[in-house]
Amino acid sequence: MKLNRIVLLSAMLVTALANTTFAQSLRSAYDGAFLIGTALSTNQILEKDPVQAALVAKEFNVLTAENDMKSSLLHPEEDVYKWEIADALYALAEKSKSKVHGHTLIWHSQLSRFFRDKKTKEDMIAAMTKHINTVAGRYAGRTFSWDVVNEAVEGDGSLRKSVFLEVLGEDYLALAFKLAAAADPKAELYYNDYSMTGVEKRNGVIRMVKKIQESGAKIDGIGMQGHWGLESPTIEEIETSILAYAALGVKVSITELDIDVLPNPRNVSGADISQSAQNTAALNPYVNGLPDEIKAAQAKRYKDIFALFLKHKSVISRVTLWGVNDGNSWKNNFPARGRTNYPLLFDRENKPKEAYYSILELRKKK
Ligand code: 9MR
Repeated sequence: MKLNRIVLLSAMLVTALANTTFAQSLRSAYDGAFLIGTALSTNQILEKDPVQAALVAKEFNVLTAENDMKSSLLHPEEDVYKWEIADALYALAEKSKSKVHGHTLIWHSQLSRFFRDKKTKEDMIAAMTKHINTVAGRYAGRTFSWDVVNEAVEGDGSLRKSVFLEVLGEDYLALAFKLAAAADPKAELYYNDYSMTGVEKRNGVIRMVKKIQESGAKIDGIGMQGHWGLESPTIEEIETSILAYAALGVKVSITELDIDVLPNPRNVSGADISQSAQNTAALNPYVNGLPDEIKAAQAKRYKDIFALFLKHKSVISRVTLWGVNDGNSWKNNFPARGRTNYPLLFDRENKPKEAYYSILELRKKK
């Protein structure tokens, strides 16, 4: 009898201890520093998997639709809007006291076909106005921030030759920000792009943002996507860019963070999805699990990066991971399809990885 009681009491103690360990979460640990976000697939927005749904609510306080708010999905035809999944995202965020970061209003990729038929300035302005008014207007007051323009600058710093640039010239950039500010005056408005540590690209982005500011349009922040590797870019390169963007008087967010651990074919960097490579055994070495030394290297990399973000927390408003667990990541299919990658903080069973604990550790009260 007595022994049973002892067994029961120790079992209760173990449970209580486990709960205390896991009561800690990224969102609570980083409270007071910056928001911690994730990107959600359609199934995750619809809470198809209860384990993942609980994990998202516990760990993250800002949610982004990985695909469902891109124009081709949300506004596929001139007069057709598909609100179901976006509405569900806002409801989910409100349920878990999280914010929504909208991704994205004006982007050349995953773009509704009708934009491509606009050949005159009037028609393109009308299409942009209707799209931004309707989408940003629908969620006005409920959107914490928007990627107003996504990926408008090339690696050499020139403006990307999108249909928007072709028809309207560079004025389309300021126009997009003015329309977004009018549709939702409360939302923070961002420019978002990948490979943001490259020197030529950075100079191009800075030139572009200055012009947007000079036009009188409101631009609140710059998003550095953060599709990075174990070694590249260096901490110094990331820091130089954070400081250079912040010097424009805007906030900086790390918007799509993941740390690729696989060999990099042809040194593909960033997220230009036109760059693809063949999947070969040499490029896909960890199908049966990640070796301990790579787990440790990734944990150290995440720790170094987050230590840098904390150093600059006065200018960093949000850090969003591009996916919940390793199994969900787009990195399993880029730049080569069908590989087994491990870029995120939770493993394929939704268990926190070493990398997760390494960044939690940074916020432990000493
Ligand atoms: O993660 C997204 C993936 O599921 C889509 O197939 C892909 C299509 O372009 O877009 C991915 O997300 C991109 C984001 O919207 C913008 N920056 C680059 C991201 C990775 O390609």
